[in-house]
Amino acid sequence: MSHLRTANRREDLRLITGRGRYTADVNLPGQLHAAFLRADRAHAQIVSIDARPALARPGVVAVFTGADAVAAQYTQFPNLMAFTGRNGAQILKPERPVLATTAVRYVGETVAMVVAESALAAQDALDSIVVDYKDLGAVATVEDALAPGALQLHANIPGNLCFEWETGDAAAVAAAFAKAAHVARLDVITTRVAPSPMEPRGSLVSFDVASESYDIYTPSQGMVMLRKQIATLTGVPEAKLRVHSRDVGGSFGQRSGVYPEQGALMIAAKRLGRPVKWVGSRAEGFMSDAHGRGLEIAGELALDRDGRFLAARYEFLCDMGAYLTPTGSISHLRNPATLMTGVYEIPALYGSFKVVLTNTVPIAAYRGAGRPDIAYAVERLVDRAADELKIERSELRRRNFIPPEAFPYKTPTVGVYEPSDFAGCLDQALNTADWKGFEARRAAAKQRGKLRGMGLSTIIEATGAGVFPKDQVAIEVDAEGKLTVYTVSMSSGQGHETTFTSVVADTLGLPHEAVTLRECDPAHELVGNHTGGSRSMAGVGSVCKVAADKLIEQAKPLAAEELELEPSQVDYSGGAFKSRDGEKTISFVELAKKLAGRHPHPMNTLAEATVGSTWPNGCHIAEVEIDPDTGVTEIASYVAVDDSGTVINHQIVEGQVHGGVTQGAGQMFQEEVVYDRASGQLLTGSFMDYCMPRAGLVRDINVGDRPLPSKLNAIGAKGVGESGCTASLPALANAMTDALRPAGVGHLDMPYTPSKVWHSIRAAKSK
Ligand code: MCN
Repeated sequence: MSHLRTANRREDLRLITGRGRYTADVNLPGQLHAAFLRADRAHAQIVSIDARPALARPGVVAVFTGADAVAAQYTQFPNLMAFTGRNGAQILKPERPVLATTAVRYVGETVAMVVAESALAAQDALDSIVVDYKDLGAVATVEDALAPGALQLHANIPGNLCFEWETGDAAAVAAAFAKAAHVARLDVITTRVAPSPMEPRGSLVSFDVASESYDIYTPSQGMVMLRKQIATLTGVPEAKLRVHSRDVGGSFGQRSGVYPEQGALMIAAKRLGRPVKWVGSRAEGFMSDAHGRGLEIAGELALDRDGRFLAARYEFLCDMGAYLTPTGSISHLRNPATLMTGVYEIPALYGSFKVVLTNTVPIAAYRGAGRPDIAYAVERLVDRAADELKIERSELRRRNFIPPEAFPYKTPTVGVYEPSDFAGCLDQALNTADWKGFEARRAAAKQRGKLRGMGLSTIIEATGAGVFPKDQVAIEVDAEGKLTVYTVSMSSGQGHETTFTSVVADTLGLPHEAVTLRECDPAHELVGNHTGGSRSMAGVGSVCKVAADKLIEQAKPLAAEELELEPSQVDYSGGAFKSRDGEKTISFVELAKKLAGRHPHPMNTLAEATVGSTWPNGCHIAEVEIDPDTGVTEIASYVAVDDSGTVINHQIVEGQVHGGVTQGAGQMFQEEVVYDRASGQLLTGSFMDYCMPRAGLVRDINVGDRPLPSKLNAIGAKGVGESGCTASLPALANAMTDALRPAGVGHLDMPYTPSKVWHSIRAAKSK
């Protein structure tokens, strides 16, 4: 695909000049408005609900409660867990009515829904609903939830433990540890974060009595996946559900699953015979949008005398919140298990996992979905081993990289890595970051009274293999020879409009403007995967190439007729069909125009392919400088070298890395969802308490491509959407550890807030 031309992002002008069409922009005639009463406490029995005072408020049309959810049987959420646990056990699934029935289990849970003539009237009436609660006491951490005699959230989930799983070879690992010359140990936490996309959640639902079908306007990561989940939750057949998403303002994994509000709005729209709309507030977002991460990982690495890795074992505690989301449990298990070996040849691996329920917001996949967590555990452990054995950090990594001749590399757990050049990425990053010159910069910083540190990470990811068996792409040709490409993936900022259309246009030798992308058009039934796991380019994007190639082959006989040639005598290049001798020619546009009278247009094409995981990898290097007097850290430089396979659009890839690294830096330095341990009350319920990264946090990121084209799809692409997150957590933490070491500060958990850093330096000094 080296012929591809890098295009500027086509969607930006529309999106940044207010011409996007988000869910809140959609209105339907006669629509009503909904507002949700949410639990103000973490765990309580609902003794009674009196909705009558709210019904008497002006403009209120109806109030729905848990009884309506039970009557509709909207009580069991889908869960994508694909394997059995210890002793063949299935994951224990809690009931989750779309409106709470007998109990609430996290602050923010939907208790009742008011539907009114205006959004304000609905909002106003919420305070008039009288709920009599009996407080039950809360467990806000996995430790408290697992403690003997802990309060139990769900009757069918003893000890709040809904799944236990292990992978790898425990005996081989134990044997390797027994003969190890050195064992490095480190327990880490990847903190719970609030994804906080720009567009709040919201949905507009209408019900058509005649066809008994629903139109659901909602931000999503792809309509096919969401429709399937809504069907599972509600029992409404998929054929009766049309999911509409036009522009989506960020998703980060948070929109990968169905939410209670969507089900509740369906109940209301059907009952009331009018469309019902809800647009969530930012405050609702903090307390009810799925959170991300929330993993505790205890790691151990066994090494021989020469610093070669012999074995590694990890214990994972996965906080799932009060209920299971569709994606949370599977992504917290499968992704770390797949990548437990990192980029290293480690003969024996073992991991054990506990999936735990707490009185907190449910957790879902969040940018990286388990991959940043395991990369963080592995890469911090490798740095610890290097420190303890006094082996230079890049050298210890290089000594243990999976060598080029070992590919395709079958890991001791579940992955098969495609060829990668870990040493090449490392060298490029070390050179760009001037790794060797660091000690001089550290010394200069010391002169200025600052603590300077440098850290690196060498990581690999598995992009999403997909939930559906294949990805289909349709191309339709109009009477002017313009093309519309249909897919069921869904960009929420990733720039598919630019990249997918460029793949089609460049394959056909047409101007980019001649091709338009339409994702998630309910009128176009296609099989395919949602956007997630950084799989869209390698998956759907590669099928765009397959489709464009197929279109050419399909059109050759049609061109041959026009040119009065045998089809075998027709070639295609530069946007035109030509005879072998070059004497006769008809352009793509001319042919399309000539055939425009036939319906459907004979050049329309449907293509498909099954695309599994690709294996993006890279090396990131961060340099930080801490002011010990204030605890404030400055990221002095950041270098990212990524193998994203064939880069279709460098500008977009660079933007993805910037976004991912900034998200990682946000988590590393300031973002953290905090619950009061005793009461389970949410303490970070607004941007006043939950500190999103600002532009100044990561000022300059040097992004270098190091593409090794994938052989697993038609365009050679690997994913890139999550690489920045996955690599930045360990690179930044390793840099912070390196900076703090001379001050006598050892391991700290994220986030490295100024207060935590300052107190740690003071504590170390006073020892
Ligand atoms: N791309 C490319 N060349 C490659 C690989 C990718 O030009 N070799 C381009 C793609 O065409 C696409 C972008 O880079 O425009 C990201 O592609 P890909 O890695 O396939 O990821 P997805 O499109 O599947 O996006 C999902 C990924 C995930 S899982 C999360 S979470 C995430 C992310 O993307 N959420 C985002 N990036 C985000 N960016 C924005 N702005 N908003 C989000 O919510």
